[in-house]
Amino acid sequence: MIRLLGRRSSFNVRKVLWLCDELGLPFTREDWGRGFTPTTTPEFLRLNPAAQIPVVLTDGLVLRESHAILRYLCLRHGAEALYPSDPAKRVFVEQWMDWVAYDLTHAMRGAFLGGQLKEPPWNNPWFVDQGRRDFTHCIGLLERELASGKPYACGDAFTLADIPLGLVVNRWFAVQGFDKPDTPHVSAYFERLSERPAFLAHGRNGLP
Ligand SMILES: N[C@@H](CCC(=O)N[C@@H](CS)C(=O)NCC(=O)O)C(=O)O
Repeated sequence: MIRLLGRRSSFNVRKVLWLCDELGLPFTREDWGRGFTPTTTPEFLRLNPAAQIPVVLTDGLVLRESHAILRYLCLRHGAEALYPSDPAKRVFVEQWMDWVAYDLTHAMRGAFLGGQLKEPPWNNPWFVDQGRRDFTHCIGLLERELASGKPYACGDAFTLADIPLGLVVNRWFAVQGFDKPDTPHVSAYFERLSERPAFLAHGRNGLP
C-alpha cells in the first residue's frame, strides 16, 4: 500500500495523485502542508528534512521529491509504457521532466507565486517580470515542439513526461496578469490530456 503525505491542492502532490490513478494504484493520503499540519514539525522533518510535500511511504521506504516518486512508482509497478526501459526512449521522458523541475519551477515561482498570489519573497517585481518572461519562453518552446505534429511530449503515446507537463500547462492557462501569446498546439495538447479522467481529477480540476 502507498501512503501519500500532502494536501491535494499541492502542485507536486497532484502529480503523484495523477500517476496513482493512471496506474490504478491503491493509496491512502493524509493532509500535510499549508493549511494543515505544518511540514516543519519534528515528525515530518524526520521523513523529509526539506520540509516539503509530497512524501510517499511504501515498500518500507520513505520517498521525497515528486519526480523521483513518479519514477519509482513506474519502475516498481512495471509501467513500461509510461516509463520505457529502453534508454533511447527513456531519455526523452527524462529531459522533459528535468526541464519542468529546473526551468519551469523558477519561471512559475515568479509568474504565479509572485505575480498572482503576491507571495513573498517571490513577489519582488524583478522576479515576477523575469518569471513571466521565462514562463512565456518555455511555453513557446513546448508550442514549437507540439507543432511538429506529435500528440504528446515524447511522440504518439502518453508517457510520464506528460504528467508534470500537464500540470504546467494547466497553470499556464490559469495564470493571469500579463499578455500571453496564442499557443494553439499547447491548447490542443491541454484538451487531449483532458480526455483522461485522472487529469481532470488532479490536473484540470479548477486549481491553478
Ligand atoms: N522539488 C520538490 C518540491 C516540493 C514542493 O515545493 N512542495 C510544496 C508544495 S507544491 C510544499 O511542500 N509546500 C509547503 C506546504 O505546502 O506547506 C518536489 O518536486 O517534490
